Amino acid sequence: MSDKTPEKAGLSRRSFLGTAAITGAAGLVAGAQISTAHGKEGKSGAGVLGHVGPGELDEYYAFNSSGQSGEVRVLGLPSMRELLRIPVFNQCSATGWGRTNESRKILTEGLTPETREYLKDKGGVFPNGDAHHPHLSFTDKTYDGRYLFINDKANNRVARIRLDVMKTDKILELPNVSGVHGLRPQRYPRTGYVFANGEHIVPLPNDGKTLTDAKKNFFAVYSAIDGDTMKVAWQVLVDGNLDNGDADYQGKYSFATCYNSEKGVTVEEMSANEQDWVVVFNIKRIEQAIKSGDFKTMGGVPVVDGRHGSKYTRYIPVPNSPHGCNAAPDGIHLMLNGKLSPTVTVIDVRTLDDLFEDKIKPRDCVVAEPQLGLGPLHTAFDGRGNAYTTLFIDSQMVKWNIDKAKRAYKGEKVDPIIQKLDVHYQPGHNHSTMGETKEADGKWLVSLNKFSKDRFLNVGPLKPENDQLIDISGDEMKLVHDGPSFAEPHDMCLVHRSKINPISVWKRDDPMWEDARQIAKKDGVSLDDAAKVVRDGNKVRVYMMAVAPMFSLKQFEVNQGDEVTVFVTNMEVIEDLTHGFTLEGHGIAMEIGPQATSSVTFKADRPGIYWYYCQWFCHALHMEMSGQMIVHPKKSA
Ligand code: CUK
Ligand code: CUA
Repeated sequence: MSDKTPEKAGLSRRSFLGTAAITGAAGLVAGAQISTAHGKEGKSGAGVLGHVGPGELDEYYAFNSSGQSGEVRVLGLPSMRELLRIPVFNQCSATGWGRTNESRKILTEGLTPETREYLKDKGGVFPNGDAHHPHLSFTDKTYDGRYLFINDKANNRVARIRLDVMKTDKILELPNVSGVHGLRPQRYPRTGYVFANGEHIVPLPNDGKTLTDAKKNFFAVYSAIDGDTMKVAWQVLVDGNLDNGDADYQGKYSFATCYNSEKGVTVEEMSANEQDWVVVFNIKRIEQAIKSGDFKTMGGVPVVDGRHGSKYTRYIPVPNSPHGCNAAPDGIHLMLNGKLSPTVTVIDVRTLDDLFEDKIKPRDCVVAEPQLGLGPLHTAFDGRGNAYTTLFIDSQMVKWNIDKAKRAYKGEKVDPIIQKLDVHYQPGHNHSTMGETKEADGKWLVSLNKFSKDRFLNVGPLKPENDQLIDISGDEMKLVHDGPSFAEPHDMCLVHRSKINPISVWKRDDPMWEDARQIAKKDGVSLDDAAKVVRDGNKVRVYMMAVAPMFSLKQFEVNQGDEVTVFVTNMEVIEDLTHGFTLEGHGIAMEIGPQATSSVTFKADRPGIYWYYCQWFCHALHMEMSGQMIVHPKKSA
């Protein structure tokens, strides 16, 4: 790099690798402050490459996590146009996610009994989530278009999104874990398992009876969830903690990096060791353990002991505090990104059978360990033997050749680094088109940068992130687009559009509103043909249809104190004709897609007239699409 600032030059590799962990932490901050020095290079091709004209369709879907926003965002690539937001762990004002009965069922049914009890007087659902890792379901090592899975680090959950309708349909809270972070689906033969890492170490059970001695008493737990049922299949207790993870291409092993082998609770303690490790999980052996009963039941799920000495795991040493864990599309190489070490450690998964048979030592599995730059966090692939690693501290993307790195590791004088490209600034994840499948096509790479600073109009102290689009189809990486995004996309999946086939109009028999269907049936009402108010003691069920520009009920009457449930069915059969139901003064709004039913339950506490209206612009008379709820005041005793 020619434009190295003095500050950056001063940030020596030593200070990062040194045992003075606090220096490393200070370095991370310093790195964040200096990188505005990068100029405007890499702009060649902007406005031409990656341009998708009006009316043209993108070639790829990007499924973008949103960190602490708790949702999933769908973009088109290469245009980087945002197409949809899918509420998951958050609450959504537009669609009523978190408020409708359908969404509340999904948000509550997978909670542990303890959490349900805790939330009882707090609205019943968590208001937030921290979504990091979106990954699609696989069949035979490539995307099958069924589901997208995503973790919630804040409240220990894993969600599943149906890609036919792009709606969340299951959310599971994992017992025994704290901070569900790394998440990856099984690639082969299919998903199958969804693997999820518990990042923070906690006492088991975490009930207040044990509060001290982290080294002895606190644990991290690895989970395998059945992606079809969204139930925990098994868990594994490990040494250290668990950060990011991946699965192999053979269906035999899965992996998780550990940055806290020390089991420390402070930065200094966590970064003390020169080496941490990657844990390798032997799926067949763990399945046998479950069958033969070699587990303990904790929090209602089977937990296998995978600590050092166990036959279910192996621990391969990796330099200081590895972060990202990425299996290459060649099906052979696994990349462990050094973070506090300037290296990426490459493991050949074909050596793992011997490792589990104790024929070789853990470090014998390492086939390359190139020095790439400061702060390697995540690696993506082009399917042509090259890897692309984000360098957080250096604010760069480094392209390197896997084979050359292996030859250099054997002592040959060869430089694996092909190119370094400045990104703006401080990249975390990166992702290439189809790059985590056997169909990696090496066309585009997105660098998900944590800082944007001077790249956009100043919007005050809270700046956007910057997801930069890079053309990797040629010999050289070319930066072609700056993509500002709100807090805080960690990761994305770039999926060829041929893999995803969403419907445009709901099917009336969709399971999403099965409860509503059953309730209506008991009331002798068909949701498809409804304009009816059913009173059942102080419970009132209101059934109506929405057809532009009208609700089938212009008015309904209830008494103060009634528990009211409103069911709205959108009878439109054409695509893109969504209606809404907003009840003013009651905090109620919901989306009703074409041929869908949505319902909401509330207490009619306020006497008076309250208008409901359609909040989705649907017709020239959209403003007139409204009605009134009349609430009769309680008769005084
Ligand atoms: S972690 Cu965010 S940059 Cu949660 Cu995938 Cu590495
Ligand atoms: Cu229906 Cu606006």
